[in-house]
Amino acid sequence: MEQKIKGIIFDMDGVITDTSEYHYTAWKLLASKIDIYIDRDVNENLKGISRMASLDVILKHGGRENDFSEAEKLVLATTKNKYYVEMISRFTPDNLLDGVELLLKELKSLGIKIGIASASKSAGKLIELLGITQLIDYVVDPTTVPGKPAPDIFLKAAEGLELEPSQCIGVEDARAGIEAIKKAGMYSVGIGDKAVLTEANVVYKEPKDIKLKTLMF
Ligand code: B16
Ligand code: MG
Repeated sequence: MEQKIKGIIFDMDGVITDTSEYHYTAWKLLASKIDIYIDRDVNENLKGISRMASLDVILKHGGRENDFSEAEKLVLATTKNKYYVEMISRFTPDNLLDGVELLLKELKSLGIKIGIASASKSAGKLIELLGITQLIDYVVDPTTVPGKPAPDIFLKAAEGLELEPSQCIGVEDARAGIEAIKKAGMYSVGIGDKAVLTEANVVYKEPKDIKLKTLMF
């Protein structure tokens, strides 16, 4: 029987590389400057969503959602991004999560296409720094699609790979991302905590735990 799955679409932060910790640190620092305290529970809700959407979640958490103009919010988001970009600027291939390089190479050798559906405007830069440009077939520009949990970013990745959504698997570490994959009509693989990613078809603790054979149906 011919194998149905022909493409895998990966989220970036928290799946390919561990930038989620840096996003968290940068937001925590920014929030502290406007007297808002965020913890890891708040951070779970920031994963996978855009920069401005993340800021809105933080301001609401701190009860300050009506305290800033759009222009001031842009300054806050830009400041957070400055902290973040500075932190990731020294990334090298060593920052790939364990097992990712092997996984991507194995997928390539099986003729499976590889897409990236990251909400981050820094995804392209990270792909370069991590040295995986040659292994990736298509990267969605997140500025051209509505953010997760809308399915558009995964649908656009499938289109870019010239595949039907049903021929693709989506891999995500965020609740919003799993919701997006499901709405796109793809099989969803969660990376992280089963108790958090309750809607995923299957959850592995880390990318290195992914069992390709069970996914290639
Ligand atoms: P930026 P992913 C997402 O990336 C992050 O999970 C999320 O925390 C971040 O706010 C978002 O990218 C936007 O990132 O500010 O760099 O444009 O998980 O979708 O790869
Ligand atoms: Mg992510």
